[in-house]
Amino acid sequence: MFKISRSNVYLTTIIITIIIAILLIHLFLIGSVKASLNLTIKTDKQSYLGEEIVQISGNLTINGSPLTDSLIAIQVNYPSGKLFLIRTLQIGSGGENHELEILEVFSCNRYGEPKNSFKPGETAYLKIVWRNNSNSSKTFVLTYYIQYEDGTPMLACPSLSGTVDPNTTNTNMIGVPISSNAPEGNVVAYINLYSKLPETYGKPYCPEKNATFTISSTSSSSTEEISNQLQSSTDSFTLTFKAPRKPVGGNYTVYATAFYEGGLAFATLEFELKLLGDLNGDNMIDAKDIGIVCKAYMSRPGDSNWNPDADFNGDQIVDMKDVGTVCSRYMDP
Ligand SMILES: [Ca+2]
Ligand SMILES: [Ca+2]
Repeated sequence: MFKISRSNVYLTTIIITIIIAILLIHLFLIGSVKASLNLTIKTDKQSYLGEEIVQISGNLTINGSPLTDSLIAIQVNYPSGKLFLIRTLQIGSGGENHELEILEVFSCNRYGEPKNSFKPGETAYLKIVWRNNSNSSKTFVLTYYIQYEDGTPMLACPSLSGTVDPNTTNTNMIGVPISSNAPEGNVVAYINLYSKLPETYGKPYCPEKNATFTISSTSSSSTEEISNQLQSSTDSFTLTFKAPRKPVGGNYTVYATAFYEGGLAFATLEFELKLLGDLNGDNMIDAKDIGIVCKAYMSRPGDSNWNPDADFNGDQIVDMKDVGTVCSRYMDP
């Protein structure tokens, strides 16, 4: 008859403990593999002047392989932390079964009737029809971002946030103030839904939708299709926009998020926009800046009054051309 000895029990306990430990390590490893969603972003330059094209590009991988079907939220903040730009980029079809979805967006008057031309100083309205497709309530933030047809950001705003009931279709009208000195032309309004803003690790719910309208002091409108300035291939994405002619100078922060099968990836970086001609860094071009150029007038490298920042065209001399650069921007409203 087989007798279980004390030492056998001891051995069995050790073996079982080792097996459980191996299983736990294995589960832990599977868990980490699942979570290895990696999002990288970069800009093509660290610093840009007004009217330069800013390019933000990146890629999204899972376990080192490119994700071919996904959404990436890109938020850019002013140096002050205020929202400057917000878009959702799409790789492939952007995935399926979106919990929240934007069904329709169009520009309209305050009564919700379609309208596609607005005068500077007026308020344009956007009518947005969207849906919670899921069986549970969801927190959301609805954002708009308006861009001029040359690619320059006009206005961005997290216009609406809260919790939305399950399986409901919602219609909202949001007012977009158009400043009285807004340049005339076509603009595109990009509408997006996130769980929270990307800066607080919010995820994009669905592909973005856009509406085009015209800013014109006459009542004419010409809403041609504007190129999207968004590119994505199967393994990378690129977002470009044009720095404003006279940007708010300083460091802008980019926040990017992507969500895939329960995992959230986050990336952030900074780039600088410089106001050409602003030598004392007060975000204005005025007599003080002209004074700084004049102090360095006719200086070359090595001279006691040499100021490389005042040599805007980089020809190693501060002369009338550099004075002209500041003066032309001083006059320009
Ligand atoms: Ca200045
Ligand atoms: Ca010069």
